[in-house]
Amino acid sequence: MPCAVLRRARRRNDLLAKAASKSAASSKKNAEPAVTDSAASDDNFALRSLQDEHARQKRFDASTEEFLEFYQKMLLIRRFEERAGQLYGLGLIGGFCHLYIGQEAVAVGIQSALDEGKDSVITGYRDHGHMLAYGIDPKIIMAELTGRQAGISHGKGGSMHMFSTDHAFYGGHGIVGAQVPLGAGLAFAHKYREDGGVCVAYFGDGAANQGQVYETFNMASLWGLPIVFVIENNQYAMGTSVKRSSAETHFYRRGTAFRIPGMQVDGMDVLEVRQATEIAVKHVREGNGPVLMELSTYRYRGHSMSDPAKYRTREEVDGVRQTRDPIEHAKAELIERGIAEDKLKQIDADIRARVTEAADFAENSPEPAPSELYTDVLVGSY
Ligand SMILES: Cc1ncc(C[n+]2csc(CCOP(=O)(O)OP(=O)(O)O)c2C)c(N)n1
Ligand SMILES: [Mg+2]
Repeated sequence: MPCAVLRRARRRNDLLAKAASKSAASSKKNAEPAVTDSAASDDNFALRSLQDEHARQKRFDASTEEFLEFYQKMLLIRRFEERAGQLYGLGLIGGFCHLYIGQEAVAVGIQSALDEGKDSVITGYRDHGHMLAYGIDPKIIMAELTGRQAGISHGKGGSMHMFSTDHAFYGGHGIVGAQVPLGAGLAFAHKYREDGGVCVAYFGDGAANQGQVYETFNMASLWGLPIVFVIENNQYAMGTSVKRSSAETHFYRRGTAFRIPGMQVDGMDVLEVRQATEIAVKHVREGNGPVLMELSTYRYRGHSMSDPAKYRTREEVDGVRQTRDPIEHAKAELIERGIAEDKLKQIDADIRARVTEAADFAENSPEPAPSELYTDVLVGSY
């Protein structure tokens, strides 16, 4: 059956290629600068249409209750990640561990605009925050980080390799950029099954310079796949700043050559993220093909726990914390809306208690038995 779909797609590609070469030949014959100019401005109009729509209403009009929910989710991620950092320092977490501190508004804002159970998600190795945003139990995430049997991958995946097919969360990938073509596969499945779902594929500014990303853009656009590509631009790929590595640092423009509309979004403002995602997801769900969103954000910690972060100054990090912190901003706005500071303190205390419970659960859980060494390594039957 998938072959039939591929055959149809190939036939469509052939027709498109014929049409493209015909129109290229005729536009060469009639080459007139005015025609080229107007075609270019027309393209720009279409590619910018979602950004323009977003500019008309930047922020989601959240009720105070909804806003409080976003705040609590972001705070849960922050406190969970702080504790994960401590457990790493104590030697309870081994291997790689990439914290999401600073980027919380991205996962929370996007998740809030998705249809749970219908839409799928895939990301890289900086994945704990995403899993918490999707409502996955902090206890089993912490158990995975500490290599325990109760972990979501039975303690054998660790920080970078967590999945929850129940939540349509497809990882957790350690190979930079690998999740992008896999995301297109998930989107293809949505389209093939006609289940109305959309895939959100997250990747970083560093991953955005990989060739496989552009091959995926081409196919996703050509086949009109229901996918939102999300570039989490946290300004660095390990120790390399975007300015040192990227010829085009406006990542939302990277889909232009593939006719994928781009959106530039403040990834430190959860309400802006939510609003932009609604626009993007609606466009994709209506069958218009992919959208590319660039979320401007920042990570406060090093790339991973082993990074002393000598490539940037303390002032730079403190400056972002003081002026753009997504949680502090939300807190100030909630207070403005009349939420008592005592209530916010209580929320923080409750979240800290939840995280402590998760850490205690993990520490007191057994490691996998040696007999588990070879289970879940290969799929047994196809
Ligand atoms: C194919 C591949 N190349 C290199 C690496 C090593 N590596 C791990 S993370 C990383 C930087 C990626 O940066 P970015 O995409 O911006 O994501 P961020 O870590 O900022 O979330 C690199 C080069 C890898 N894991 N996989
Ligand atoms: Mg990055």
